[in-house]
Amino acid sequence: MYAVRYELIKECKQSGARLGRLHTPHGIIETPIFMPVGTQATVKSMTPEELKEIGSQIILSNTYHLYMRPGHELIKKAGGLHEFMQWDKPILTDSGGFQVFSLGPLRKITEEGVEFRSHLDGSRHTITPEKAVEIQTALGSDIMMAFDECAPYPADRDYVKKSLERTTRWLQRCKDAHKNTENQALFGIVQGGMYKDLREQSAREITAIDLPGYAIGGLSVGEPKDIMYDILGHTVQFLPEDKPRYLMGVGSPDDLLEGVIRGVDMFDCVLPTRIARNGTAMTSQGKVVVRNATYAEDFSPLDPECDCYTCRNYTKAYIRHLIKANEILGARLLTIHNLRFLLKLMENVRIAIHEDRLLDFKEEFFKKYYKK
Ligand code: PRF
Ligand code: ZN
Repeated sequence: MYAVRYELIKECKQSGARLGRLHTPHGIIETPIFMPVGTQATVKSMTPEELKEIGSQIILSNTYHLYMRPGHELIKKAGGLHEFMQWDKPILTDSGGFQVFSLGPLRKITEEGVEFRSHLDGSRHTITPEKAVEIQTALGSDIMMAFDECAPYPADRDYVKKSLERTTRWLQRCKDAHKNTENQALFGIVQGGMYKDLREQSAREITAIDLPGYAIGGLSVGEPKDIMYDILGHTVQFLPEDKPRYLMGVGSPDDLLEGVIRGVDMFDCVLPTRIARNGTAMTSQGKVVVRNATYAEDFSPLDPECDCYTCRNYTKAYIRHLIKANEILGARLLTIHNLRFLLKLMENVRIAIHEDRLLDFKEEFFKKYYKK
């Protein structure tokens, strides 16, 4: 009856991390998984073939951006987002809430929804829970996200409580508006800021609404890492074991490992693709700012342990030259590498869970990543 079904394969005896499979209308995803971000119906600079070659199983796209341009009606006419962008594997779409909130003074939140002005032409729009479902239905994503409010950090308790309670009401409205349940799954989003009791309240309210998956929102919004891990660990215990858990907007190597150890199955983040474009590589030996003069005559690959197209063929010196000369190939080569690095990290995480040694894996990984 659900479009998406989670299958828990095993839990790591050493860490408690989960190994699973997510069955979707466009194929099966091995979890834990990192999802590359394709905000505007493209993972910047990457073709679908290249995404597959590095092992991407699912990508994320954004309701807000596609609604503004080219419009969900146009994408529907094209046959849906999969057909439009020629990606035949699973797609998850974020609801637009988070993106609209980051417009700052251009928006106003009411019980009905969020009124805002377009970042493109200043035109006025409103996204409501019903509208977010309508847009995501037209896009045809395998997983659509509920329309939520991500409270800023810091925010006072009263505000966070009101906001999470509104997020619960918005989730019920999303569920009532969502009709295409055979082909598209709706995930609820837990909020509650950095207040443990409010996280519990939100998790209980959100999971009382029966859905095929749940996300943890409102983290990685500027709070210190120890607070994020503490709130995350506290929140996960209130989520059902038989449904996937998605930690939204999180994707540095340490956050992925700490998240998986706390029982998270899905992640997304613009970090690998964004830093790639400004000349930084994530490698097994830590971050490499290939832009730096240190690499001017370094004729070795970005990461000696990486199997990606970039590392098999090009040197740091060449990539540095491309980035400095503002050549688009530089951004492309670094994007391929950074995404492969995180996808490979998650492959290794899944193997380590299978072998009940994820804590050992984490220790070895960080020994190299933070050496010096
Ligand atoms: N809600 C939604 N999308 C998000 C977030 C959220 O809280 C975050 C927070 N890290 C990233 N993306 N809908
Ligand atoms: Zn590489």
